[in-house]
Amino acid sequence: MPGDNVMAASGDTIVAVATPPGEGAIAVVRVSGPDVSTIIGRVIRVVGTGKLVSRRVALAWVIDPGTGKKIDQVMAVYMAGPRTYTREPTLEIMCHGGRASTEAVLEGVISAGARLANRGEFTLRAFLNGRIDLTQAEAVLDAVRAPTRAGVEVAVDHLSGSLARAIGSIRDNLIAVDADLEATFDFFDDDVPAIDSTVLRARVDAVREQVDTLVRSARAGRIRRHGWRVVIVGSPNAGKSSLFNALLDRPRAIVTDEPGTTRDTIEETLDLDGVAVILTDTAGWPVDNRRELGVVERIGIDRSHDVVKGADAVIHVVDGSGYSRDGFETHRMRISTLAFGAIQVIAITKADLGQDPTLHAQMTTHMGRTLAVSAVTGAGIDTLRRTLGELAGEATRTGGDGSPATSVVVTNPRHVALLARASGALQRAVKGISAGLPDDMVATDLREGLRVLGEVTGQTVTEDVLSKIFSTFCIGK
Ligand SMILES: Nc1nc2c(ncn2[C@@H]2O[C@H](COP(=O)(O)OP(=O)(O)O)[C@@H](O)[C@H]2O)c(=O)[nH]1
Ligand SMILES: [Mg+2]
Repeated sequence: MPGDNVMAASGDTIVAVATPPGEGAIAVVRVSGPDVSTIIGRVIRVVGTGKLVSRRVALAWVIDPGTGKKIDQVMAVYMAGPRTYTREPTLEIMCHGGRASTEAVLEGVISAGARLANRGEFTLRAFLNGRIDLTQAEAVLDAVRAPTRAGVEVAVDHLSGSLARAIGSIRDNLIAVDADLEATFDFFDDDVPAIDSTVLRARVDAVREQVDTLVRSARAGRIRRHGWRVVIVGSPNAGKSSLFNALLDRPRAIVTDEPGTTRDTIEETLDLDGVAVILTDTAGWPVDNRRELGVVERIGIDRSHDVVKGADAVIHVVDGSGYSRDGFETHRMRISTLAFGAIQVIAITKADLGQDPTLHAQMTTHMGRTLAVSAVTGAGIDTLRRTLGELAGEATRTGGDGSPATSVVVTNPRHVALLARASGALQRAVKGISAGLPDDMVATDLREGLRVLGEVTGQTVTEDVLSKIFSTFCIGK
Protein backbone atom coordinates (compact mmCIF):
# COMPACT_ATOMS: atom_id res chain seq x y z
CA MET A 1 0.00 0.00 0.00
CA PRO A 2 1.59 3.27 -1.05
CA GLY A 3 2.00 5.72 1.80
CA ASP A 4 3.08 3.11 4.33
CA ASN A 5 6.74 3.80 3.93
CA VAL A 6 7.41 7.33 2.82
CA MET A 7 10.95 7.25 4.17
CA ALA A 8 12.15 4.77 1.58
CA ALA A 9 15.64 5.48 0.29
CA SER A 10 15.66 8.22 -2.31
CA GLY A 11 18.32 6.46 -4.37
CA ASP A 12 15.80 4.93 -6.74
CA THR A 13 13.62 6.44 -9.41
CA ILE A 14 9.94 6.99 -8.69
CA VAL A 15 6.92 7.44 -10.91
CA ALA A 16 3.30 8.43 -10.32
CA VAL A 17 0.28 9.85 -12.07
CA ALA A 18 0.13 13.46 -10.85
CA THR A 19 -3.38 14.24 -12.08
CA PRO A 20 -6.62 13.01 -10.50
CA PRO A 21 -7.99 9.66 -11.69
CA GLY A 22 -10.79 9.67 -14.22
CA GLU A 23 -11.19 10.99 -17.73
CA GLY A 24 -9.55 14.29 -18.65
CA ALA A 25 -8.05 16.02 -21.66
CA ILE A 26 -4.58 15.11 -20.49
CA ALA A 27 -2.96 13.35 -17.56
CA VAL A 28 0.52 13.94 -16.24
CA VAL A 29 2.89 11.11 -15.36
CA ARG A 30 5.81 12.29 -13.29
CA VAL A 31 9.17 10.56 -12.96
CA SER A 32 12.05 11.56 -10.67
CA GLY A 33 15.37 9.99 -9.75
CA PRO A 34 18.87 9.12 -10.93
CA ASP A 35 17.70 6.68 -13.64
CA VAL A 36 15.51 9.15 -15.51
CA SER A 37 17.89 9.32 -18.49
CA THR A 38 18.04 5.54 -18.79
CA ILE A 39 14.26 5.32 -18.55
CA ILE A 40 13.85 7.98 -21.25
CA GLY A 41 16.13 5.90 -23.50
CA ARG A 42 13.85 2.92 -22.97
CA VAL A 43 10.37 4.43 -23.31
CA ILE A 44 10.52 7.82 -25.08
CA ARG A 45 10.90 8.26 -28.86
CA VAL A 46 10.80 11.95 -29.82
CA VAL A 47 9.02 12.55 -33.11
CA GLY A 48 11.55 13.83 -35.69
CA THR A 49 14.81 14.22 -33.75
CA GLY A 50 14.51 11.09 -31.62
CA LYS A 51 16.17 12.87 -28.69
CA LEU A 52 14.82 14.67 -25.64
CA VAL A 53 16.68 17.87 -24.70
CA SER A 54 16.53 19.19 -21.12
CA ARG A 55 13.79 21.80 -20.55
CA ARG A 56 12.38 21.49 -24.10
CA VAL A 57 8.86 20.23 -24.60
CA ALA A 58 8.74 17.58 -27.29
CA LEU A 59 6.09 15.60 -29.11
CA ALA A 60 6.98 11.97 -28.53
CA TRP A 61 5.82 8.38 -28.48
CA VAL A 62 5.83 6.37 -25.30
CA ILE A 63 6.83 2.87 -26.31
CA ASP A 64 6.66 -0.45 -24.53
CA PRO A 65 10.27 -1.15 -23.55
CA GLY A 66 9.68 -4.90 -24.01
CA THR A 67 7.97 -5.02 -27.39
CA GLY A 68 8.76 -1.58 -28.84
CA LYS A 69 5.04 -1.07 -29.47
CA LYS A 70 3.64 2.48 -29.31
CA ILE A 71 1.68 3.00 -26.08
CA ASP A 72 0.57 6.63 -26.49
CA GLN A 73 1.46 9.86 -28.23
CA VAL A 74 2.48 12.44 -25.65
CA MET A 75 4.24 15.71 -24.87
CA ALA A 76 7.32 15.07 -22.79
CA VAL A 77 9.64 17.32 -20.79
CA TYR A 78 12.94 16.17 -19.40
CA MET A 79 14.60 18.37 -16.78
CA ALA A 80 18.17 17.68 -15.74
CA GLY A 81 18.90 18.12 -12.02
CA PRO A 82 19.34 19.95 -9.78
CA ARG A 83 17.04 22.79 -10.87
CA THR A 84 13.91 20.66 -10.59
CA TYR A 85 11.10 20.14 -8.09
CA THR A 86 12.94 17.31 -6.36
CA ARG A 87 16.48 18.43 -7.28
CA GLU A 88 16.77 15.13 -9.13
CA PRO A 89 16.53 14.59 -12.88
CA THR A 90 12.83 14.51 -13.73
CA LEU A 91 10.60 13.58 -16.62
CA GLU A 92 7.02 14.75 -17.07
CA ILE A 93 4.84 13.00 -19.59
CA MET A 94 1.58 14.61 -20.65
CA CYS A 95 -0.40 11.75 -22.10
CA HIS A 96 -4.03 11.28 -23.14
CA GLY A 97 -6.16 11.64 -20.04
CA GLY A 98 -8.08 8.39 -20.10
CA ARG A 99 -7.74 5.83 -17.34
CA ALA A 100 -6.42 3.12 -19.64
CA SER A 101 -3.98 5.33 -21.56
CA THR A 102 -2.60 6.80 -18.35
CA GLU A 103 -2.20 3.38 -16.78
CA ALA A 104 -0.44 2.07 -19.87
CA VAL A 105 2.08 4.94 -19.79
CA LEU A 106 2.61 4.40 -16.05
CA GLU A 107 3.19 0.69 -16.56
CA GLY A 108 5.59 1.40 -19.43
CA VAL A 109 7.70 3.61 -17.17
CA ILE A 110 7.61 1.04 -14.37
CA SER A 111 8.77 -1.73 -16.69
CA ALA A 112 11.59 0.58 -17.79
CA GLY A 113 12.90 0.59 -14.20
CA ALA A 114 10.93 3.05 -12.05
CA ARG A 115 9.07 2.27 -8.85
CA LEU A 116 5.58 3.55 -8.00
CA ALA A 117 5.96 6.59 -5.73
CA ASN A 118 4.53 6.80 -2.24
CA ARG A 119 2.24 9.60 -1.17
CA GLY A 120 3.98 12.96 -1.21
CA GLU A 121 7.27 11.35 -2.15
CA PHE A 122 8.20 13.96 -4.77
CA THR A 123 7.71 16.74 -2.21
CA LEU A 124 9.48 14.66 0.44
CA ARG A 125 12.49 14.44 -1.86
CA ALA A 126 12.37 18.20 -2.44
CA PHE A 127 12.50 18.57 1.36
CA LEU A 128 15.17 15.91 1.99
CA ASN A 129 17.31 17.34 -0.79
CA GLY A 130 17.10 20.76 0.87
CA ARG A 131 15.23 22.61 -1.86
CA ILE A 132 12.37 23.57 0.45
CA ASP A 133 11.84 23.49 4.20
CA LEU A 134 9.02 21.66 5.93
CA THR A 135 6.68 24.68 6.06
CA GLN A 136 7.01 24.99 2.28
CA ALA A 137 6.40 21.27 1.81
CA GLU A 138 3.26 21.51 3.92
CA ALA A 139 2.20 24.61 1.99
CA VAL A 140 2.14 22.50 -1.17
CA LEU A 141 -0.64 20.41 0.30
CA ASP A 142 -2.32 23.48 1.81
CA ALA A 143 -2.42 25.12 -1.62
CA VAL A 144 -4.05 22.05 -3.13
CA ARG A 145 -6.59 21.69 -0.32
CA ALA A 146 -7.36 25.38 0.38
CA PRO A 147 -11.15 25.81 0.35
CA THR A 148 -11.05 29.55 -0.41
CA ARG A 149 -9.11 32.04 -2.51
CA ALA A 150 -7.82 33.69 0.66
CA GLY A 151 -6.66 30.26 1.81
CA VAL A 152 -4.76 29.73 -1.43
CA GLU A 153 -3.10 33.12 -0.94
CA VAL A 154 -1.76 32.12 2.49
CA ALA A 155 -0.52 28.77 1.18
CA VAL A 156 1.22 30.38 -1.78
CA ASP A 157 2.78 32.92 0.56
CA HIS A 158 4.13 30.07 2.72
CA LEU A 159 5.29 28.31 -0.43
CA SER A 160 7.48 31.30 -1.18
CA GLY A 161 9.15 30.72 2.18
CA SER A 162 7.62 33.59 4.18
CA LEU A 163 6.94 31.46 7.24
CA ALA A 164 10.29 29.69 6.93
CA ARG A 165 12.03 33.07 6.90
CA ALA A 166 10.01 34.42 9.84
CA ILE A 167 10.84 31.37 11.94
CA GLY A 168 14.41 31.34 10.70
CA SER A 169 14.94 34.90 11.90
CA ILE A 170 13.37 34.11 15.29
CA ARG A 171 15.66 31.09 15.55
CA ASP A 172 18.70 33.19 14.66
CA ASN A 173 17.85 35.65 17.44
CA LEU A 174 17.44 32.80 19.89
CA ILE A 175 20.68 31.14 18.80
CA ALA A 176 22.50 34.45 19.41
CA VAL A 177 21.09 34.78 22.94
CA ASP A 178 21.82 31.14 23.70
CA ALA A 179 25.40 31.42 22.39
CA ASP A 180 26.09 34.48 24.56
CA LEU A 181 24.63 32.73 27.59
CA GLU A 182 26.47 29.46 27.05
CA ALA A 183 29.75 31.31 26.48
CA THR A 184 29.58 32.48 30.09
CA PHE A 185 29.54 28.98 31.52
CA ASP A 186 31.51 27.15 28.85
CA PHE A 187 34.51 29.36 29.32
CA PHE A 188 34.07 30.36 32.91
CA ASP A 189 37.77 30.52 33.69
CA ASP A 190 38.49 32.72 30.69
CA ASP A 191 37.62 36.36 30.66
CA VAL A 192 34.05 36.07 29.45
CA PRO A 193 32.07 38.47 31.65
CA ALA A 194 28.83 37.23 33.23
CA ILE A 195 25.80 38.27 31.21
CA ASP A 196 23.61 40.93 32.81
CA SER A 197 20.39 39.20 33.83
CA THR A 198 18.15 42.20 33.04
CA VAL A 199 19.56 42.40 29.54
CA LEU A 200 19.31 38.64 29.09
CA ARG A 201 15.71 38.56 30.25
CA ALA A 202 14.77 41.40 27.89
CA ARG A 203 16.40 39.60 24.97
CA VAL A 204 14.62 36.30 25.67
CA ASP A 205 11.35 38.12 26.19
CA ALA A 206 11.71 39.90 22.86
CA VAL A 207 12.09 36.53 21.11
CA ARG A 208 9.09 35.18 23.04
CA GLU A 209 7.04 38.15 21.80
CA GLN A 210 8.03 37.35 18.21
CA VAL A 211 6.85 33.77 18.71
CA ASP A 212 3.61 34.93 20.32
CA THR A 213 2.89 37.27 17.42
CA LEU A 214 2.95 34.23 15.16
CA VAL A 215 0.75 32.25 17.57
CA ARG A 216 -1.77 35.10 17.63
CA SER A 217 -1.79 35.23 13.84
CA ALA A 218 -3.38 31.77 13.81
CA ARG A 219 -6.84 33.25 14.21
CA ALA A 220 -6.37 35.45 11.15
CA GLY A 221 -4.89 32.42 9.41
CA ARG A 222 -7.87 30.24 10.23
CA ILE A 223 -10.27 32.93 9.00
CA ARG A 224 -8.35 33.30 5.72
CA ARG A 225 -8.26 29.60 5.17
CA HIS A 226 -11.66 28.45 6.38
CA GLY A 227 -13.77 31.58 6.57
CA TRP A 228 -15.21 34.07 9.05
CA ARG A 229 -17.95 32.60 11.24
CA VAL A 230 -20.97 34.84 11.72
CA VAL A 231 -23.95 33.70 13.78
CA ILE A 232 -27.39 35.32 13.74
CA VAL A 233 -29.12 35.45 17.12
CA GLY A 234 -32.12 37.20 18.64
CA SER A 235 -35.56 36.42 20.03
CA PRO A 236 -37.87 34.06 18.17
CA ASN A 237 -39.77 35.97 15.48
CA ALA A 238 -37.32 38.86 15.58
CA GLY A 239 -36.72 38.29 11.86
CA LYS A 240 -33.45 36.30 11.95
CA SER A 241 -34.30 33.81 9.21
CA SER A 242 -35.69 36.59 7.02
CA LEU A 243 -32.42 38.49 7.43
CA PHE A 244 -30.42 35.32 6.76
CA ASN A 245 -32.32 34.83 3.49
CA ALA A 246 -31.93 38.50 2.57
CA LEU A 247 -28.15 38.32 3.07
CA LEU A 248 -27.96 35.16 0.96
CA ASP A 249 -30.36 36.68 -1.53
CA ARG A 250 -32.46 33.51 -1.70
CA PRO A 251 -35.13 31.88 0.47
CA ARG A 252 -32.93 29.32 2.21
CA ALA A 253 -34.52 29.26 5.71
CA ILE A 254 -38.22 28.85 6.40
CA VAL A 255 -39.93 32.02 7.56
CA THR A 256 -43.30 32.10 9.30
CA ASP A 257 -44.98 34.33 11.85
CA GLU A 258 -44.92 31.45 14.35
CA PRO A 259 -42.24 31.75 17.02
CA GLY A 260 -39.97 28.69 17.06
CA THR A 261 -40.06 28.00 13.31
CA THR A 262 -36.30 27.58 13.04
CA ARG A 263 -35.27 24.64 15.17
CA ASP A 264 -31.93 23.55 13.81
CA THR A 265 -29.00 25.77 12.93
CA ILE A 266 -28.60 26.42 9.20
CA GLU A 267 -25.23 27.23 7.73
CA GLU A 268 -24.43 28.79 4.36
CA THR A 269 -21.29 30.38 2.97
CA LEU A 270 -21.22 33.82 1.38
CA ASP A 271 -18.28 35.17 -0.56
CA LEU A 272 -17.68 38.76 0.52
CA ASP A 273 -14.74 40.29 -1.39
CA GLY A 274 -12.93 36.95 -1.64
CA VAL A 275 -13.38 36.09 2.02
CA ALA A 276 -15.64 33.20 2.89
CA VAL A 277 -18.25 34.27 5.42
CA ILE A 278 -19.90 31.30 7.09
CA LEU A 279 -23.33 32.55 8.07
CA THR A 280 -25.42 30.57 10.56
CA ASP A 281 -29.10 31.09 11.29
CA THR A 282 -30.20 29.87 14.70
CA ALA A 283 -33.37 29.13 16.62
CA GLY A 284 -32.49 32.08 18.82
CA TRP A 285 -33.22 32.47 22.48
CA PRO A 286 -36.66 33.23 23.87
CA VAL A 287 -36.82 35.75 26.67
CA ASP A 288 -40.51 35.27 27.12
CA ASN A 289 -40.77 32.59 29.81
CA ARG A 290 -44.53 32.24 29.52
CA ARG A 291 -44.43 30.30 26.29
CA GLU A 292 -44.11 26.51 26.65
CA LEU A 293 -41.11 25.19 24.64
CA GLY A 294 -41.17 21.92 22.73
CA VAL A 295 -38.36 19.37 23.00
CA VAL A 296 -37.05 20.11 19.50
CA GLU A 297 -37.17 23.83 20.07
CA ARG A 298 -35.22 23.35 23.31
CA ILE A 299 -32.49 21.43 21.46
CA GLY A 300 -32.42 24.16 18.82
CA ILE A 301 -31.81 26.74 21.53
CA ASP A 302 -28.93 24.68 22.95
CA ARG A 303 -27.43 24.49 19.45
CA SER A 304 -27.69 28.26 19.19
CA HIS A 305 -25.53 28.45 22.32
CA ASP A 306 -22.94 26.12 20.84
CA VAL A 307 -22.53 27.94 17.52
CA VAL A 308 -22.35 31.31 19.24
CA LYS A 309 -19.42 29.98 21.29
CA GLY A 310 -17.45 29.43 18.09
CA ALA A 311 -18.44 32.69 16.41
CA ASP A 312 -16.05 35.34 15.14
CA ALA A 313 -18.97 37.74 14.90
CA VAL A 314 -22.60 37.81 15.98
CA ILE A 315 -25.46 39.61 14.30
CA HIS A 316 -27.91 40.45 17.05
CA VAL A 317 -31.29 40.83 15.40
CA VAL A 318 -33.71 43.14 17.18
CA ASP A 319 -37.31 43.58 16.05
CA GLY A 320 -37.56 47.35 15.75
CA SER A 321 -41.35 47.22 15.66
CA GLY A 322 -41.60 45.40 18.96
CA TYR A 323 -38.50 46.26 20.91
CA SER A 324 -38.13 45.06 24.45
CA ARG A 325 -35.31 46.58 26.40
CA ASP A 326 -35.15 43.59 28.79
CA GLY A 327 -34.93 41.18 25.89
CA PHE A 328 -32.17 43.18 24.30
CA GLU A 329 -30.10 43.36 27.48
CA THR A 330 -30.54 39.64 28.19
CA HIS A 331 -29.34 38.76 24.69
CA ARG A 332 -26.45 41.17 24.85
CA MET A 333 -25.20 39.67 28.12
CA ARG A 334 -25.53 36.15 26.78
CA ILE A 335 -23.64 36.96 23.58
CA SER A 336 -20.84 38.68 25.47
CA THR A 337 -20.46 35.71 27.80
CA LEU A 338 -20.64 32.98 25.18
CA ALA A 339 -18.74 34.65 22.36
CA PHE A 340 -16.21 36.59 24.35
CA GLY A 341 -14.16 38.70 21.98
CA ALA A 342 -16.50 38.22 19.02
CA ILE A 343 -17.53 41.27 17.04
CA GLN A 344 -21.15 42.29 17.61
CA VAL A 345 -23.34 43.86 14.99
CA ILE A 346 -26.89 44.91 15.88
CA ALA A 347 -29.45 44.72 13.10
CA ILE A 348 -32.66 46.54 13.98
CA THR A 349 -34.98 44.89 11.55
CA LYS A 350 -38.52 45.37 10.21
CA ALA A 351 -37.54 48.98 9.49
CA ASP A 352 -40.44 49.08 7.02
CA LEU A 353 -42.90 48.88 9.94
CA GLY A 354 -41.49 52.04 11.46
CA GLN A 355 -39.21 52.18 14.44
CA ASP A 356 -39.01 54.09 17.66
CA PRO A 357 -36.65 56.95 16.68
CA THR A 358 -34.83 56.79 20.01
CA LEU A 359 -34.12 53.10 19.55
CA HIS A 360 -31.20 53.48 17.18
CA ALA A 361 -29.56 56.08 19.41
CA GLN A 362 -30.00 53.82 22.42
CA MET A 363 -28.30 50.91 20.69
CA THR A 364 -25.47 53.03 19.38
CA THR A 365 -24.55 54.03 22.88
CA HIS A 366 -24.28 50.34 23.67
CA MET A 367 -21.80 49.58 20.95
CA GLY A 368 -20.49 50.70 17.62
CA ARG A 369 -22.23 48.89 14.86
CA THR A 370 -25.98 49.30 14.67
CA LEU A 371 -27.86 49.22 11.40
CA ALA A 372 -31.52 49.57 10.49
CA VAL A 373 -32.60 46.92 7.98
CA SER A 374 -35.70 45.47 6.42
CA ALA A 375 -35.87 41.98 4.99
CA VAL A 376 -39.13 42.90 3.28
CA THR A 377 -38.01 46.02 1.36
CA GLY A 378 -34.32 45.15 1.32
CA ALA A 379 -33.43 48.49 2.91
CA GLY A 380 -30.06 48.44 4.65
CA ILE A 381 -29.16 44.92 3.49
CA ASP A 382 -26.40 46.11 1.14
CA THR A 383 -24.98 48.29 3.90
CA LEU A 384 -25.03 45.33 6.28
CA ARG A 385 -23.34 43.14 3.67
CA ARG A 386 -20.70 45.82 3.09
CA THR A 387 -20.10 46.23 6.83
CA LEU A 388 -19.70 42.47 7.20
CA GLY A 389 -17.32 42.40 4.23
CA GLU A 390 -15.14 45.11 5.78
CA LEU A 391 -15.08 43.39 9.15
CA ALA A 392 -14.28 40.04 7.52
CA GLY A 393 -11.43 41.59 5.54
CA GLU A 394 -10.09 43.18 8.70
CA ALA A 395 -10.33 39.82 10.48
CA THR A 396 -8.19 38.13 7.82
CA ARG A 397 -5.42 40.60 8.67
CA THR A 398 -5.75 40.84 12.44
CA GLY A 399 -7.98 37.95 13.54
CA GLY A 400 -10.57 40.60 14.46
CA ASP A 401 -9.55 40.55 18.11
CA GLY A 402 -7.53 43.73 18.17
CA SER A 403 -4.17 42.05 17.53
CA PRO A 404 -1.85 44.02 15.28
CA ALA A 405 -1.87 42.96 11.63
CA THR A 406 0.92 40.56 10.75
CA SER A 407 2.25 39.94 7.29
CA VAL A 408 2.87 36.25 7.96
CA VAL A 409 0.02 34.20 9.34
CA VAL A 410 0.17 30.66 10.65
CA THR A 411 -2.59 28.33 9.47
CA ASN A 412 -1.31 24.83 10.09
CA PRO A 413 -2.39 23.37 13.47
CA ARG A 414 0.95 21.54 13.75
CA HIS A 415 2.76 24.86 13.51
CA VAL A 416 0.44 26.57 15.98
CA ALA A 417 0.97 23.81 18.56
CA LEU A 418 4.76 23.88 18.18
CA LEU A 419 4.93 27.66 18.35
CA ALA A 420 2.85 27.62 21.52
CA ARG A 421 5.31 25.11 22.97
CA ALA A 422 8.27 27.27 21.98
CA SER A 423 6.59 30.24 23.64
CA GLY A 424 6.12 28.15 26.81
CA ALA A 425 9.80 27.21 26.89
CA LEU A 426 10.81 30.85 26.50
CA GLN A 427 8.38 31.91 29.22
CA ARG A 428 10.04 29.39 31.53
CA ALA A 429 13.43 30.82 30.62
CA VAL A 430 12.25 34.35 31.41
CA LYS A 431 10.85 33.19 34.77
CA GLY A 432 14.05 31.29 35.50
CA ILE A 433 16.18 34.37 34.83
CA SER A 434 13.94 36.46 37.10
CA ALA A 435 14.21 33.83 39.83
CA GLY A 436 17.99 33.79 39.52
CA LEU A 437 18.23 30.16 38.35
CA PRO A 438 21.67 28.99 37.19
CA ASP A 439 22.57 29.84 33.59
CA ASP A 440 22.71 26.23 32.45
CA MET A 441 19.10 25.67 33.53
CA VAL A 442 18.01 28.75 31.62
CA ALA A 443 20.01 27.51 28.63
CA THR A 444 18.08 24.21 28.73
CA ASP A 445 14.84 26.09 28.15
CA LEU A 446 16.37 28.16 25.36
CA ARG A 447 17.58 25.02 23.62
CA GLU A 448 14.14 23.45 24.02
CA GLY A 449 12.69 26.55 22.32
CA LEU A 450 15.21 26.18 19.51
CA ARG A 451 14.46 22.51 19.03
CA VAL A 452 10.71 23.09 18.85
CA LEU A 453 11.11 25.96 16.36
CA GLY A 454 13.33 23.67 14.29
CA GLU A 455 10.55 21.11 14.27
CA VAL A 456 8.30 23.61 12.49
CA THR A 457 10.78 24.17 9.67
CA GLY A 458 11.99 20.57 9.65
CA GLN A 459 15.53 21.11 10.90
CA THR A 460 14.99 18.98 13.99
CA VAL A 461 12.12 16.81 12.90
CA THR A 462 11.87 13.06 13.50
CA GLU A 463 11.17 10.44 10.84
CA ASP A 464 7.83 9.61 12.48
CA VAL A 465 6.66 13.18 12.14
CA LEU A 466 7.78 13.30 8.51
CA SER A 467 5.98 10.03 7.74
CA LYS A 468 2.83 11.39 9.31
CA ILE A 469 2.97 14.64 7.36
CA PHE A 470 3.71 13.16 3.97
CA SER A 471 1.26 10.28 4.28
CA THR A 472 -1.55 12.86 4.05
CA PHE A 473 -0.35 13.97 0.60
CA CYS A 474 -1.67 12.69 -2.68
CA ILE A 475 0.33 10.24 -4.74
CA GLY A 476 2.20 12.13 -7.43
CA LYS A 477 2.63 15.29 -5.33
N1 LIG B 1 -42.55 43.76 7.87
C1 LIG B 1 -41.51 42.98 8.09
N2 LIG B 1 -41.72 41.73 8.56
C2 LIG B 1 -40.65 40.94 8.76
C3 LIG B 1 -39.31 41.37 8.48
N3 LIG B 1 -38.48 40.36 8.78
C4 LIG B 1 -39.22 39.35 9.23
N4 LIG B 1 -40.54 39.67 9.21
C5 LIG B 1 -41.67 38.84 9.64
O1 LIG B 1 -41.48 38.44 10.98
C6 LIG B 1 -41.92 37.11 11.20
C7 LIG B 1 -40.76 36.28 11.77
O2 LIG B 1 -39.69 36.22 10.81
P1 LIG B 1 -38.57 35.13 10.87
O3 LIG B 1 -37.55 35.54 9.88
O4 LIG B 1 -39.14 33.77 10.74
O5 LIG B 1 -38.04 35.35 12.35
P2 LIG B 1 -37.07 34.42 13.23
O6 LIG B 1 -37.93 33.61 14.10
O7 LIG B 1 -36.24 35.37 14.02
O8 LIG B 1 -36.25 33.59 12.30
C8 LIG B 1 -42.38 36.59 9.84
O9 LIG B 1 -43.77 36.71 9.79
C9 LIG B 1 -41.71 37.53 8.85
O10 LIG B 1 -42.46 37.69 7.67
C10 LIG B 1 -39.16 42.71 7.98
O11 LIG B 1 -38.04 43.19 7.72
N5 LIG B 1 -40.27 43.45 7.81
MG1 LIG C 1 -35.99 31.60 12.17
